[in-house]
Amino acid sequence: MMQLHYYPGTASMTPHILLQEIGAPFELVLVDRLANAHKTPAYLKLNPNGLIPVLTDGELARHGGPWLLGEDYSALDPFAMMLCRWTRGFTSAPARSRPHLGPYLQRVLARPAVQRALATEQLAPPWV
Ligand SMILES: N[C@@H](CCC(=O)N[C@@H](CS)C(=O)NCC(=O)O)C(=O)O
Repeated sequence: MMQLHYYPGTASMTPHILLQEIGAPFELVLVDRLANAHKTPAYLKLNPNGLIPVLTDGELARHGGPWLLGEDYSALDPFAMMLCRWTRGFTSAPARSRPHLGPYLQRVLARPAVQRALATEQLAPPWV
């Protein structure tokens, strides 16, 4: 099951709301920001940037359909691809290495519009 590591009112609100929207099963894990829990070695293993949130994968794309919202490709898919792309330099567990995220990202990358945008911006592989 997905786990959203969150702290109330922070940047974790967006994925929290989206998870509520899609009705996917997930667990909330409170990151005690006031106690700097997002700077502990355990948390930094999840997110080397030491920022909240972290969404741990496991069941993504199992709530039905190839895209984040199900059967229909939406603006969330390139947005998710962009965010995942920013993890491509992580030495541990970049998004592409996740069991469900990896194939999902390949589906997004395979879209002609995505390929045209990447080519126009002259971005070299690895794209995610
Ligand atoms: N673009 C990032 C922004 C994350 C971010 O800036 N999180 C803030 C909380 S809103 C944070 O963890 N700041 C570090 C701190 O509070 O020490 C995302 O959306 O994941």
